[in-house]
Amino acid sequence: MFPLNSRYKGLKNPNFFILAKTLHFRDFAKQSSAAFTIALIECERMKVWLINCIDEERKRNIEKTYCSLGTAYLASYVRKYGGYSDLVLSEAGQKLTSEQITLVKPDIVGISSVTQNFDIAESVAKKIKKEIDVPIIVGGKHISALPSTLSKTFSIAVIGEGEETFLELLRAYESHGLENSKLENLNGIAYKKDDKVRVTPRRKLIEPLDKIPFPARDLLDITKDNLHMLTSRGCPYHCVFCASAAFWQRARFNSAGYVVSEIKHLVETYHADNINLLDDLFIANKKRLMEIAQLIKTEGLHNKVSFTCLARANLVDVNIVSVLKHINVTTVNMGLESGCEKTLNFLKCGSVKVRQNMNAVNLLKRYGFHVVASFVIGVPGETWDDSMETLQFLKKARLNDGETYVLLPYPGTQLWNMAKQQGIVNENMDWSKFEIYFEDNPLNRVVVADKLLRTDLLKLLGMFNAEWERHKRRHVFIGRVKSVVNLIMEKTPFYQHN
Ligand code: B12
Ligand code: SF4
Repeated sequence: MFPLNSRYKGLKNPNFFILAKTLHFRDFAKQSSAAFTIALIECERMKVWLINCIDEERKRNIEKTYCSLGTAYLASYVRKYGGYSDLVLSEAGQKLTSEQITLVKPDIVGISSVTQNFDIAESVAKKIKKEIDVPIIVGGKHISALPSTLSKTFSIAVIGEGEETFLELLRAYESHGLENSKLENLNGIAYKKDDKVRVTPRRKLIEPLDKIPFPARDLLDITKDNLHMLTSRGCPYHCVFCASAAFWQRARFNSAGYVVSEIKHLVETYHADNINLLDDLFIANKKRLMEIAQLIKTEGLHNKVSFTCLARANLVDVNIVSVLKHINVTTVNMGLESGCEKTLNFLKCGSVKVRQNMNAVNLLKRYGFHVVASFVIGVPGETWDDSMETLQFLKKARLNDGETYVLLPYPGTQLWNMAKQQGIVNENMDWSKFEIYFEDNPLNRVVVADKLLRTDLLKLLGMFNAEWERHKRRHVFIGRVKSVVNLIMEKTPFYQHN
């Protein structure tokens, strides 16, 4: 998946040296004629390379399902408000080569990383530094939660929401460089001074959210099969394990008009027939949901595109469900987390009950949705019997699909603070221990369970996975029966209308 810009797709091309020559034309021109150089500098601003760091060696790479929109938002913002148009967006991990770095030859690099990839992000930055001497800025959920861990590998860290801070950094770099004396006046960053990390005050969140243009999907390798959107930032709830709620501080929403224009854009530009609304909690704002539904109907988009979205069991009622049905949402995902009241209470701070989880699944199924859910095991205080209650819940719930994970204490969360106090995690640890799938690294993976052994967790995962398989098989069977019935109904005149 490297790099993603169409301009740089030639990297996989055997003729890429010819392409490289063209790309380095600016350097050639600089040497050949001073006048030409000035003309080029005037029309061409610095080249910005934004990298979403991924683990290219992971067996099951969930990161490749949907590319990161975080860097695409940064790109669209600096393009609109700063006029920076020489932007390269790519993914990179362990397989990044020197050749690729010298081919892109950026003036400044930005790297985005989640916790489990942070060590890879450091090595990507080191590789780039070896080839070219340019500032490397890091941002994202991980470094924002632990700014004091900023290492020498990175020049600066952007803490929290990045668009405005990144724009200011680009402007500063272009006009006077990134010396420390200038950095202390810039909000929302961490940098090194006298070998100590300085963190400047947090920047105000961007308001209204509509100020941020649609993510620069034109710079990503996007097809109609992996289209996704975000229509909000943050969540009104504060679950103990959630890094997102901690990061965004509070919930902000794009207006219904903005959301529907973006849907329309995806339908017109990418011929979208299904869009995955990956917001933490798409249904969080009921008033906005009604407005979106109204606009989707007015625009006739419900006849062109279907949606997948995330919901929360305590918010799922007949009203919400019928609105989702009307706008052609076909799949609803929910983080149900646990079928054990005590465990659920701990994870979600008492905001939802097991009974509400089951009611939500039943209601959604009654309306014909494809219902997908996730659960966690390995929660502090959770016993074998508690996990069995969750397994029983899963057996009873008419879910179409889903997964069970072993709980992780992400930095910035309440769970992180608890795990840190117990010495399970610390700021300087090996971040690959945050492997998503426990079964891929059962000996070293971080675990916060205190009443279950690693071997118990493996056994439990096996039992959960078997149950998920049963659910999937049952739904495939039901799907087949339904299509046969439909076929018979279509072919039998008795069932035909009029
Ligand atoms: C969409 C999404 C996914 C998608 C797509 C992932 C992808 N390729 O981006 C899918 C479904 C595949 C996914 C999977 C997973 N996800 Co996810 N995901 C999200 C979600 C909902 C949105 C991400 C996003 O695009 N945000 C919007 C942009 C604007 O925010 P951003 O990326 O943080 O970028 C902003 C700033 O951080 C900053 N910034 C970021 N990078 C940089 C770089 C520079 C240079 C600068 C200047 C600024 C900057 O500026 C940006 C603009 O403001 C977030 C929660 C959330 N709402 O953010 C969780 C989240 C990122 N996911 C999370 C997790 C745990 C996972 C999974 C492990 C879940 C699982 N159990 O399988 C996997 C692992 C994925 C992986 N990368 O390895 C955690 C990460 C925690 C952490 N500390 O690392 C989050 C925060 C969810 C949570 N509730 O805790 N995820
Ligand atoms: S409801 Fe979801 S997004 Fe909101 S705090 Fe809980 S886990 Fe995070």
